[in-house]
Amino acid sequence: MNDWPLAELLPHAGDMILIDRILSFDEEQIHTRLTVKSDGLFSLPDGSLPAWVGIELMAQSVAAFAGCHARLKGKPVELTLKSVTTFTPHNFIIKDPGGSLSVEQDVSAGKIVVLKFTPMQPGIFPIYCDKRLWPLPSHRDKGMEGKLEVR
Ligand SMILES: [Cu+2]
Repeated sequence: MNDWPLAELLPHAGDMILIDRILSFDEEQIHTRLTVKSDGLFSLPDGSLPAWVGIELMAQSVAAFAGCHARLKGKPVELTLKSVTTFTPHNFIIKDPGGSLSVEQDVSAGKIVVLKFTPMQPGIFPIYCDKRLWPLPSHRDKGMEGKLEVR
């Protein structure tokens, strides 16, 4: 469950927001909740909800699913990089071949650097250090590599 206001996730406002809450969501599904009330906008005199409103509930859930994923994109990331070497310089590189993310930060020996960036696309991006002491292999070639997963 999250506390994101539905009005920020849906292209609806006020009473036209029919779902009450997002219980959960992930890459493939969303689980929403509605408590049927007798005084609801589309409630029948007996307090029930007509079946056709179910289509709108599904549509609003789909819109909320898109809204949740849109909200996750563009969230800033802050990393603190700490070099524990006394001589060897390193760097921190993230490059998306598609161009959505490009980060390159030098981290001098013994220094701490706070790095901020905002991934805009989901994906798995390689993280590495490309420093080298010629003619030795690069740090990446020696295993200084990882992955950043943006969901
Ligand atoms: Cu390095």
